[in-house]
Amino acid sequence: MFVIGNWKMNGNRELAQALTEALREHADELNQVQVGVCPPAVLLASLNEAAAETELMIGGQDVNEHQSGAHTGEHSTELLSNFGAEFTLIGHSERRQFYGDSMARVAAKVAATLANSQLTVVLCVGESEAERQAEQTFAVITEQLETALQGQTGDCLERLIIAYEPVWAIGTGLTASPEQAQQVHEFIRSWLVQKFGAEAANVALLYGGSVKPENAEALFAQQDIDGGLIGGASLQVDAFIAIAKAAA
Ligand code: G2H
Repeated sequence: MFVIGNWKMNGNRELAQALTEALREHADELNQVQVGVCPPAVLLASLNEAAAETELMIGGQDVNEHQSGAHTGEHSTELLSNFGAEFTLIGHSERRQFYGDSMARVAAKVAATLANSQLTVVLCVGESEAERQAEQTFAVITEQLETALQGQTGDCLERLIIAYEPVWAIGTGLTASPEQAQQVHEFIRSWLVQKFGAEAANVALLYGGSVKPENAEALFAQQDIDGGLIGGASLQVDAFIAIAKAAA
């Protein structure tokens, strides 16, 4: 099971220290869980340093599709790797909605990350409230997966994680019910198997969207939910540790 925190544009060096101290303290209870955190890029080095002697995996929140050059404000796969990242989110709905990450751009980022680095891709997909109400959930997820993974072969599977994050459940306090989440996860797993073959059944599928200590256990108990991507609750050390324990 994976529990990955997405600090978004929050956090600081003190949070990096507090979290890593708590991870050392609870290491024995969390040895079955792969815990990761995506801090803002400027905190990657601090978190990497604080994470010494822990199993914490560090990731980027986004990555640029170019390897280097005149791209002010952006970060390449090499920069992320250089500061200790082992994975990166790609296609988070906030990037898609507010920062111009079209389906084509998400696909370019996925392709560049898989081709030019050793980073694992955590590809985020999810439908909006209007799309769910229009019963377009599966069509939207299919289009997002198809576009983002266009041209990929089974070689990508070892470095691929999918995060299902229904946009209507992100930061809203609304969570998909365990059954609603399971239904989409099952759909994603069978889509992957159909595209890449039986081996794709092992790709980890994370749920994200207002995961909290109170709902984590029921979500993680679902057959096709292999962990969570945690936003707001990852900023409180106790809550994040409680969610990680729910995955143990
Ligand atoms: C979804 C999630 C983490 P939150 O964006 O990526 O955030 O848990 O705050 O809904």
